[in-house]
Amino acid sequence: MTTTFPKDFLWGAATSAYQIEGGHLADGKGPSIWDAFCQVPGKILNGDTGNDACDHYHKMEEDVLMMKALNIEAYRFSISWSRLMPNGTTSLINEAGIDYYNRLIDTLIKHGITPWVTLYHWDLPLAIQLEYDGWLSDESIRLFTDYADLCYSRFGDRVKNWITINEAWVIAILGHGQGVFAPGRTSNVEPYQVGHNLILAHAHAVKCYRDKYQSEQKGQIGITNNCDWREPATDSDLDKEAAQRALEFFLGWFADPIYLGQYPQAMRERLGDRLPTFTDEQRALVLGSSDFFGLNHYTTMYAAHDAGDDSAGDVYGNGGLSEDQDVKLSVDPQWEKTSMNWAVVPWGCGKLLHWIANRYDNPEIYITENGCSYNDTVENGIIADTKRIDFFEGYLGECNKAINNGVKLKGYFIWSLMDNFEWASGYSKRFGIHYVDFHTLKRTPKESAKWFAKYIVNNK
Ligand code: PNW
Repeated sequence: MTTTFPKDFLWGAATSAYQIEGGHLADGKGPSIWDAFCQVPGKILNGDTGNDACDHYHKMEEDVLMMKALNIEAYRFSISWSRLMPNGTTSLINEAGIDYYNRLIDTLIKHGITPWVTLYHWDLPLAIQLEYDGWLSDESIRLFTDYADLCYSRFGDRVKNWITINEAWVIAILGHGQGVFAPGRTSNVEPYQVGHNLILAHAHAVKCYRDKYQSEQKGQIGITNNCDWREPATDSDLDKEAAQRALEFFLGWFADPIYLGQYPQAMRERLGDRLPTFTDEQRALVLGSSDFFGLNHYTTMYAAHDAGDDSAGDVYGNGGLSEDQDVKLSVDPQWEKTSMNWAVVPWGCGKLLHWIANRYDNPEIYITENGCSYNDTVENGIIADTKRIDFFEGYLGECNKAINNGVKLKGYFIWSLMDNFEWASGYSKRFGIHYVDFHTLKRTPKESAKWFAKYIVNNK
C-alpha cells in the first residue's frame, strides 16, 4: 500500500475572519453578530472577544510569509461581510475593506499560494440580525446573494475557489438551537428554519456565480459542511439504524438536498411541520448546487438507539437536538481526547469518507478543516506538540487509505494555521500549528508546523 498522495492533491491550511483578524472597528468595518455576542456576559469563557484576536488584519504580510515557510499550496480564509458592507446591504460599500482583501489575495498569489475563500463563516452583519432577524428571515437569502455577488465581482478575477457557507449545522444548532454561539437563540423549531434559509442562500449565491461569472472566471464553488462519524454502539439493527439516523440529521440535513434533492427520510418522518419543504423550483435550484463536497471533520462518537434521551453530546452538545433523533451518543473511555474533549479516532474519518462516497455518488471531496486542540506550552522556544503530530499522521493515513480505495479526496486543509479565537471557548483552546502568544501576538511554529511542511514536500 502506498503512503504517498496523488500529485495533484492540494495541501492547505485554514482560518476564519472573526477568529484571527481583529481590527473589529478598523477602517469602517461594521459590527457582526459575533462582536455583539461577545459582549453578552457569560457567553464567552473569560469574557474574551475577537476585538483584536491575532491582529491578522495588521499582520497579514507576515502571516503570508509564515504560510510560505509551511509549503502550503492553498490558504482557506473567510471574508468578513460587515467589513465590506458595514450594514450588510449594498447601500453602503466599504472600499477600505475591499482593499484589505485585495491586498491579502494579491500577497498570497505573489507567493504562489492559491486563495480558497469562504464567504460566510458565522459573522453576520449585526444590522441584518437587528433589522431582519438574520437567518430566520428569508430576506437573508437575497442579502447573502447580494454580498456574494459583490465578492465575485471584486475578487473573482483572482479567486477561483469559493465556499459559500461554513458549517450550516453549527449556525442552525449551536446558534439557534442550543444558543451557545451567536446569535444565542434556543429553540427546537428555529434551527430547521435557519437551515432551510442557509441552503437556499447557498443555492442562490451559486446560481449568481454560475449565471454571471463562472464561465468567464473559470472557478469552482461549493459549500462546506461539518460532520463527525457516528459508529453503531453495538451490532444490533437498532443501533445501526440510530447511527445512520444521526448521520442523516448531521450531514444529510444539508448534503441530501444538494446531492439527492430532498431532506433525509429520517428528518422528514420525525420533524413533521418543523421541517420546511422545498417548492419544486427551490428543489431544482438546490439540486447540484455544489461543484465539490467540502467537509470539516473533527471526531467520532458511538450512537445507540435511545427513545426519549435528550442529554447526548459533549462540550458543545454536538449531538444536535438529540431528542429529535432518539440517539444516545457516547465515547470509548480508552480513546485519546483533545483539550476540547473530542476523541481522536482516525478510522472514523475513513468511514465517513466512504459513507459520503457511497451516499452521494463519489463526489470530489475537499477536507476543508481537520485538526485538534491541545494545551500547548513553550519551553525554551519550542512547542513540542507531539500529540498533534500523531493526530495528523493518523487522520492523513486514513485519508490516504480512502483515496487508494477509490474515494475522490482532492485536498486537505489543516485547522488551523495559527492559534485563534475559539468561539465560546475564547483563547483557551489552541488549534494552531503556529503558537500565538496572546499578549505579544508573536507567532512561533510548533513542531507540528515543521512536521507538516516536510510532510507536504515528501508527498509531492
Ligand atoms: C469548526 N461541534 O467549528 C469551525 O469551522 C471553526 O471555526 C472552529 O474553530 C473549529 O471547527 C474547531 O472548533 C465547530 O460542536 C464547532 O460539533 C463546533 C462543532 C463543530 C465544529
